[in-house]
Amino acid sequence: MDKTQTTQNLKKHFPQIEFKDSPDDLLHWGQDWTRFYTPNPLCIAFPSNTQEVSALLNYCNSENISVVPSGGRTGLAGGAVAKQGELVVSLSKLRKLDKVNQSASTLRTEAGVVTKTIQEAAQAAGLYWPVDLAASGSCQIGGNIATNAGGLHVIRYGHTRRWIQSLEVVLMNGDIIELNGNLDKNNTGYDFRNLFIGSEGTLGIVTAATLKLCEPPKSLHTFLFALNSFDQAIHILAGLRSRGLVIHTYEVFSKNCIQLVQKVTQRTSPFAKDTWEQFLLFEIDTQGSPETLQHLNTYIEELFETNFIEEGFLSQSPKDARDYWFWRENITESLNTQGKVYKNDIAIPIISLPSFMTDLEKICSSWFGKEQLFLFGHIGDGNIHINLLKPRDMNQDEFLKKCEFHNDELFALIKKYKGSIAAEHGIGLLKARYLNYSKSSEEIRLMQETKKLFDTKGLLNPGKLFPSKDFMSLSSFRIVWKDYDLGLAQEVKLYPHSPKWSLAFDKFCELFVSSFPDLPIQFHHVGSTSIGDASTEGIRAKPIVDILGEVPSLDDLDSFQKKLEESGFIWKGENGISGRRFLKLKSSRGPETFFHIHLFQRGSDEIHKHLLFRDYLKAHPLVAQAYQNQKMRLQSLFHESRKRYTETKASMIHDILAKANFWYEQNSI
Ligand code: FAD
Ligand code: 2HG
Ligand code: ZN
Repeated sequence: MDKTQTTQNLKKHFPQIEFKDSPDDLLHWGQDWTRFYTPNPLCIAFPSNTQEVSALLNYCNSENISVVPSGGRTGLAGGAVAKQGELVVSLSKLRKLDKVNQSASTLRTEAGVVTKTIQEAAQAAGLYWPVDLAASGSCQIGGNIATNAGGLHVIRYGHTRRWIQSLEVVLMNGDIIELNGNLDKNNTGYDFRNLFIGSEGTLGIVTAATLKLCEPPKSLHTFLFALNSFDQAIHILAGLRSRGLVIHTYEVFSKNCIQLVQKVTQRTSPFAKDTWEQFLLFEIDTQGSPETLQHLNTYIEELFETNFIEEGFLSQSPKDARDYWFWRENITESLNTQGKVYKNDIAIPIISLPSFMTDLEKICSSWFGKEQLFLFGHIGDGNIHINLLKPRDMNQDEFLKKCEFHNDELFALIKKYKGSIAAEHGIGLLKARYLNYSKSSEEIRLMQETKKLFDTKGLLNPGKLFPSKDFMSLSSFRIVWKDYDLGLAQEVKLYPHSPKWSLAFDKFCELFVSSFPDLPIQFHHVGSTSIGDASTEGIRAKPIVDILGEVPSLDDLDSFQKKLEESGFIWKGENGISGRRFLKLKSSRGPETFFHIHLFQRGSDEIHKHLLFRDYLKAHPLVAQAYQNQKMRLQSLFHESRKRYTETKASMIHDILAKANFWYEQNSI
C-alpha cells in the first residue's frame, strides 16, 4: 500500500486524532538535532491521551506500520528520526501536569510536558527537579526518560533513572502498563520500569510518569577558572572531593569552545589572557553552613596563593553565575550555527581521564585539524563531548564517512580505557552500528530477545539502538568462518559489525595482547573480503581473516614479527612491502586458518587508505561487487608476477575508490 493510502486510512480510522503530512511537516517532525539524515516519515500523529496512543499502536501493529516515538526532538543521536516511512507519534499533546504531592514529594506528569515546566512546577512547591540540560526549554520529560538523560547535575544527582517513581507505558500491541505505582518500596522481582528508562523508544511509548522530587540546593557558589591543562581540573576535583564538599556541577571546556561562543555571540571573554587551554566551571553547595563555606574559601584561596590558578572568578550574585554559565551553555548552539557537527558523547573512568585526554587529543586533532575540534563536557562524570565541525570545503557525505572512519580508532581507544561510546545522549541511529564496542555480544543478544518480547514484529523505532536488518543485508559478503585455530567458534555467520564477528575479533586481539603484552599494537576491526572464499587470491578453500593493525614505528614491525616467529605463533612472515608486514598464523590443529595481519606504521596514509576502502566495502554492495569481479582478474596474476599483481591491485583499488563517491551518493544508507 502506498504512503498516501496508508495515511488516508489512518485519518479515517482515527478521526479524533490530529495528523500532519505536508512536506514541511514531514521535514520538521521527521528529524531531531543530529541533522545528518533525510527525514521521510509516513505522517505525524498527535494523540491527546494514553488511550489514543494505545489505539494507534494497536492499529499500527496489526497493519505492520513502523512507529517512531517523538518528544521534543532535541536528541543528539538520531533516536527520533523517521527516515523510512514510519509513523511519527508525537507526545506533545500529552501535557497534563498534576499538583506536586507534598507528602510524597512526587509529581505526576504526562510524557509531553516540557522539562523546564517540570522544573518550574517543582520550584513553585519549594522542591527541585534535579535533571537539567541546556535543552530543558524544548525537550520533554518523556524524551528524558526514554534517553535516561544526564545533563549538568549528574555528578550530584545521577541520571533521570534515579528520579522515576513510576511509569505508564504503552506497548506496541496497545497494552497499557503501569510500572511500580506510588510505591517507594516494592521488592517483587523484575523491575521493568528500569528497562523502559533509556530504551530510546524501542520497547514502548512512555505516556506518563511519577517523578520523585528533592530538596533544592541551599547555597550555590559558582566558579569559573582558566587552566593551563586539563589535568588541573582533575586535581581540583580531587581537592574538592577530599574536603567532603558537595559538588553540584563540574564542567570543562576547551579554548576553541570559548573562542567560538565569543565569535558567535559577540560577547567579550572575561579573561585577560587569551592563551588559556581549558576552562573549568563548577558549583559547590555549602548547604547554608558557614563552616563549610569557610572550608571552601580556604581551599580556593590556597589555589590562588600557590598560583595553581592564576585567573578565575567567584560568583558574588546569581547574575555572575548566569554570566559564567553563558560560556558553557552556548557551546552547542554556537556550534550549530557553524554548519554540520558530528558528535561523540563518551565516558571514561575518571581515574583514567588525564591519560585518555592526552591520547585523545593526539589522535583527533589530526582528523580535520585542531581548529575543527571542540572538546567539552561533564568532566566530573568522566563525560566528554567530542564535537567535530565540518570543514567548510568538505561535502556532508564525505564528512560523515570520514567521521565514521575515525570512530573505529576513537572507539578502540575508548575500549582500551574501558569507557563507553555513549555517556548520556544514547545510541539512536547515529551509534547503532557501534553498539558492540560498549556491550558484549551476549548482552546485545539478550537486548534483542527482550525487544522481541515487547515488540514482536520489530515495528517500534526500527534501526535505533541495534544495527538495522537492512544494514546487515547491505553487506554483500556474508562471511562464513570455520575457525580451526583459536577455538573461537564452530561455524558462525559473520557480518561486519555483527556481535559475533566482534566477539571473535576481540578474542583474537586479547589472545595477541596477552601473548605479547609489550608490543604496542592497535588492531582494527576488519571484515575482510577474503574470508572463507575459495577463490581468494591464490589460496583456495581456506578460511582467511584479514586484520589490519597499527604500530608506532617501523622498528616495531620487525620486532613484532620476530617475536611472533620465535614463539611459533607464526608460520611464515613475508616482508618487502614498505611499511607493512604480512604474517600468517600457524595452525595448531586442522588445516591452517590464515590470519593475514597487515601491520602499518601508525597514522600512515597506507592504513588510512585500506581502512577507507574497507569501509566502502562494508557499506556499499556495488563497490563490494566490483571488487569481487576484479579480483578474479587478479588471481591469475598472483602466481605469474608478484610485481604486476601488486601494481594491478593498487590501481584497481584506486579506481574503485574514485567511483565509490558516486556509488555512495546513489546508495547512501
Ligand atoms: P527526542 O529527541 O524527541 O527523542 C529522543 C529518543 O526518545 C528517541 O529515541 C525517541 O524515539 C524517544 N522518545 C521520545 N519521547 C518518548 C516517549 N514518550 N516514549 C518513548 N520514547 C520516546 N542530553 C543529555 O543527556 N544531557 C545534556 O546535557 C544534553 N544537553 C543538550 C543540549 C542541547 C542544546 C541539545 C539540543 C540536546 C541536549 N541533550 C542532552 C540531548 C537531548 O536533549 C536529550 O537526549 C533529551 O532527553 C531528549 O528529549 P526529547 O524530548 O527532545 O526527545
Ligand atoms: C551538553 O552537555 C549537551 O551541553 C550537548 O550534552 C553536548 O553538543 C554536545 O555535544
Ligand atoms: Zn552533556
